[in-house]
Amino acid sequence: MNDLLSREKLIAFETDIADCFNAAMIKAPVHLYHGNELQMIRIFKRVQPADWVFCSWRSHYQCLLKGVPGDQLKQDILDGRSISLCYPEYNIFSSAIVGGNIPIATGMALDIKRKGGVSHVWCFVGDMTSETGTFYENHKYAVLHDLPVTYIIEDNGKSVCTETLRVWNLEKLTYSKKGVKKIICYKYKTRYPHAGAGKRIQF
Ligand SMILES: Cc1ncc(C[n+]2csc(CCOP(=O)(O)OP(=O)(O)O)c2C)c(N)n1
Ligand SMILES: [Mg+2]
Repeated sequence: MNDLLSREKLIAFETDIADCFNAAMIKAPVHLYHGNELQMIRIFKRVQPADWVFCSWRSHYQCLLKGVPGDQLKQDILDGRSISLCYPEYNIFSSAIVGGNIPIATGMALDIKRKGGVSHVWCFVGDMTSETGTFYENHKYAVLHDLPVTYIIEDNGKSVCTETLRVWNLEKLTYSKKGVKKIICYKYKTRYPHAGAGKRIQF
């Protein structure tokens, strides 16, 4: 991980992006985090430079922690690429398609295992994404083949404005139970809406 990054620095980067968005400087959606910085830093203490990271539409914290320079990241977000940030040179890729990153992450882990590699795959998904069929199949395959992958479920309780547990009539997320292999699940309460930074922007 990028050792120079603290909770305060992550929040400062994100607040700057929120301000840019609210000042109509970004002509594309942004999806912000807030509230999960310590969990993210804890996870990235385990992520090695040669590891692979697969994310969703919300991936600026992962990019910073994987080593992507803040200036480059900010410019790409200003250029409208926030939902699909990909940096092959840092082994980090994002997909704006719900579940789109999961089979790619699992396939990468399969490739590493077949070639006898030592790197690990980290796949970030939202709480609703973790309840999809593709997540079930990929997790099952990864556990039964003991692939070098960890799926991180980032539980903000919502899919856009819809409550995930209510949709499925669940008391707890399916993969939040203790002892499920190859899963890290953490909760956070964001201060931002699903997309944007709170101000309606029109061009
Ligand atoms: C295949 C597909 N369907 C719908 C969408 C629209 N969409 C974007 S984010 C999102 C919510 C997903 O919720 P969750 O997995 O909990 O992620 P969060 O945004 O809360 O981190 C939806 C439905 C999409 N991007 N891709
Ligand atoms: Mg969610």
